[in-house]
Order: sequence, then structure tokens, then C-alpha cells
Amino acid sequence: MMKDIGHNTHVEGLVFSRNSRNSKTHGFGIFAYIGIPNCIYAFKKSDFCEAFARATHIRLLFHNFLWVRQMGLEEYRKKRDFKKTDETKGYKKLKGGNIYGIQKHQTRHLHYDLRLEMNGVLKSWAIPKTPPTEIGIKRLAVQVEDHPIDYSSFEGIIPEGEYGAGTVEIWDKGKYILKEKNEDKLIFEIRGNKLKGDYCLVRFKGKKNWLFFKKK
Ligand SMILES: [Mn+2]
Repeated sequence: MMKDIGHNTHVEGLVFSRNSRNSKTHGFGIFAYIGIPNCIYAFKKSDFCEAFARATHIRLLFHNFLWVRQMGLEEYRKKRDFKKTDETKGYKKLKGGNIYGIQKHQTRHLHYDLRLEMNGVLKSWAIPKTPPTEIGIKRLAVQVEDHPIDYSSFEGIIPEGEYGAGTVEIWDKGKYILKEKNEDKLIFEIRGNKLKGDYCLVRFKGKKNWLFFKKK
């Protein structure tokens, strides 16, 4: 069930499952999940795997069978019961393209969720106050779990008792252009309806706390 894997195909998961074709050795059935974000990569060194890894830019790190957990949507999925919420499971293959968005999320505590598409997911920060449209206002932005790309178009009601229960509406949307990026700092131009111009996210305390502000 291998699909054609071009250079631009976003291969996000690879699962080898054991099956015993003969009694002494284990065969490995290979299933490539294309466009499913954040599965677990599992490799066994073989010519096939090397070719596959080359074609998909996945690096083989070890010679033996191993599992490498990718940063991703496990946390997003773990928190949600998709039988009860209309939020996306995030299995769709999507192209996206520098998506920027802010969702107003009315839960027990009103906040604004900033989304920036990066590496096949939406990096996400919860901002407890109105996002800054002017220079000189700095907002706390708490990094939260990555969200699927199609979450950016989600509006609706998350039922009572579910994670994030309340209403979600799109507050701003558009594109962004990344200008500078390191571990602790992102500078990017936002091209939205409400936010426009150069913005900065700077980590300031602990791992999850960032400051979000418009740049001079
Ligand atoms: Mn939220």
C-alpha cells in the first residue's frame, strides 16, 4: 500500500508492524501514513528504509529498530474526545502556507489563541488579553499544544465538560512572513485584518511563557 512519495509530500508517520511470515523470523509490514501528522516514526535499517528516508528527508539515526517520537499532535488528540467535540482530528492532508490566525476563545477565562503554521502544524499561544494592535503593548502569550492546520478555520461550540469548553470564533486571520527565528525569539510580519506589521514573540520565563508585541 505504498503511495508515490514525492519530495514535497509531507510524510509524517511511518509504522512498521510485525508479522511472522515464517516461524523463525519476523517480517515487517510497512505502512506509510501520508499526511497524518505526528505519528511515531519507526525504522529498521534496510535498503528500503534508507531509500524511503532519503526520499522523504527523514534521517536514519540508528541501525536497529527504533521509535522516534515526533513533536506533534498527540497532546492535542489526547485532550479531546472527538465523539463529543466538532474540533478537527487533524488527519487531513493539508497544504496550508504560512497561516496566521487568532481565535477568540470564550471559556471560563476569555483568551485569544494565536496560531502560526510551522512544520505542518499550528504552533499555538494563548493570550489572556486582547492582542496588541499598537506598538507599546506587551501581552503574555502562553505556548500551548500544537494544533492541526485545519483548526485555523474552526468556529463553534465546544461542549460543556470537554477540554476548552466554550465558544471559539475567528478574531483575525491572514498570513505571516517569518523574518527571524531562534529558540527564544520569533520575528514575523503579520498580514491580517486586525494585526498588521512586524511582531515579536520572545520567551521570557520558563518554557511556555512568551511576550507578544508589535515591533517598533
Ligand atoms: Mn484556547
